[in-house]
Amino acid sequence: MIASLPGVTLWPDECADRYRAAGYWQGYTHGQMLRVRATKHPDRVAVVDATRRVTYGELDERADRLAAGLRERGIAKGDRVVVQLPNIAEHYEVCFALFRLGAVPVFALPSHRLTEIAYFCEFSEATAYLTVDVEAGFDHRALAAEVREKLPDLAVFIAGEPGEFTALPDVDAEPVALDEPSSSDVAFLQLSGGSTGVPKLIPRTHDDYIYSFRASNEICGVAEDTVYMVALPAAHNFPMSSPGALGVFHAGGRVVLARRPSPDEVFPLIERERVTQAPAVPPLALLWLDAAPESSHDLSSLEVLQVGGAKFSEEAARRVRPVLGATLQQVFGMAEGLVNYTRLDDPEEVVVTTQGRPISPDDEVLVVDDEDEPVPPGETGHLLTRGPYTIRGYYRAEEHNARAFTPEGFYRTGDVVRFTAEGNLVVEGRAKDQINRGGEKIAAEEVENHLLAHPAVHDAAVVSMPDDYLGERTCAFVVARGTAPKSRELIKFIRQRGLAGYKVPDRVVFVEQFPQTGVGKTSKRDLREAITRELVPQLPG
Ligand code: OOB
Repeated sequence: MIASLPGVTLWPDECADRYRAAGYWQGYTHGQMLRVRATKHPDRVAVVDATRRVTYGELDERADRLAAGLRERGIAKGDRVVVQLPNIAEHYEVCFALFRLGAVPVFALPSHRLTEIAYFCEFSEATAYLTVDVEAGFDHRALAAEVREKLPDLAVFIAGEPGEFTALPDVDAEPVALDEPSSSDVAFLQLSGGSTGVPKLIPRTHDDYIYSFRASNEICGVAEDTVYMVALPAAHNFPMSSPGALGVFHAGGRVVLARRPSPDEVFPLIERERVTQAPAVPPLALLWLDAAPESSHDLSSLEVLQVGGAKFSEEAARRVRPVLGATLQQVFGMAEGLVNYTRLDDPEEVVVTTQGRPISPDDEVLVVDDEDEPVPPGETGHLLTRGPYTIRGYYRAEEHNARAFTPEGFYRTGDVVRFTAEGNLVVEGRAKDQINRGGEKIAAEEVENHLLAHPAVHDAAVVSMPDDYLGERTCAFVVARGTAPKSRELIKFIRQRGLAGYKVPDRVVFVEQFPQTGVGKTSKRDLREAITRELVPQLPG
């Protein structure tokens, strides 16, 4: 299929035709989806945040006016716009404005800093950066000023006090007829968790993405009366589409935004808004599970807790129903596409011990050995997948794509899984060089490159170490050049390079040399074992 955006590989025509014929791709865009909802129920509340309640009619109108305003300021169809907003209603207004304009948002997370934001702007050749004034004590205008030093033509829009930049509310014009995008166009670029030196961007089309959340709605029971709480970063794929805020808008339900995910903010919101569903990463689910018994808030409206992004332990999974009175739904998904869910009517054993099964009858899922040969049924292997909402290539990454996809177009997920006899997936591990820190993904190589930039670092190897709360944390093994610097100094150095906080190593260990594999590569397995042995208290005798 010919992509509207250069640097993007989409599905071959015969697949695209098949997905349309099967009714997966229905030929409407996100902008059109909102219009339908707003026409039907203009006065129904679509989004609630800390300060506003926005109806479907208002969201629809604001998207039109913002799109017209952005166009007046030179943002055109096909332009990339880096969007970094916290959980405020403006996030969705901006999304729909850009979708209607046919401009392509690049979704950054609020925790990203100069290194990441400058990279997204440069790599995507963005015309604009849209962010907030201050979030979690960090001034994004200062960051924007630094980015603009490198990229003087970048337009900057700020939700809140704009400082030297343009205030988002001032971007407002009478709606105009727009040359709206086609449903087969790339709607946005999502971030990959990544396992290489630089983050990869994931192109998702209107057709494929809308299919993923429309089908998720059925599996998750999302309907007009759903009240969905987003306490995870709104731009992440999980709260965006699994079933996500977009799924909820599609159904005409209500999205409630929590600015912070802590129980003291989330529990009163559940009570006040009668929240029925919420997505959480495992550490967040644990936090809520621990706080709920002590809480005086009425959480009885909560029907479904979706947990995904990292492996949820069976012990914790078993606590969800007794403690929260809600049905647990495990979600094993990826921004590249494939999403698996346990079903709401699955037996409890399936729900607590597996990560469910794919959304679509046309999700092709293979479990293979190191030579790409299928393993016998029930055995563990690498998960490969292709289907109606799984990408065929990263944005502008030809070389990497040749490794990340098979010649037949299967995406190599890097996950190590097995199928149960009933056809559910169990995630057993990971082959990709990534740390999954409570759902936040860290590419080891990216952090290693930052460490190597320090003059006293000869070599660096970043690995995961087990952690009761986050599942994994990062440990950086370092071979020093000459006298080893203090760990503290290295950590400070990394921070000063302007890197998202979650990527900063939790621990630095200096070693004389790295253990090697048979072929002389650094053995990360040995390093992981070494740090795990050190963390697990040895039993006497
Ligand atoms: C979600 O998306 P990403 O792109 O941040 O991360 C994807 C990776 C998967 O390849 C897998 O390694 C891991 O995160 N993962 C899980 C998991 N869910 C995701 N590992 C074990 N158990 C799970 N339940 O994380 C994401 C996207 C959409 C929905 C939910 C999660």
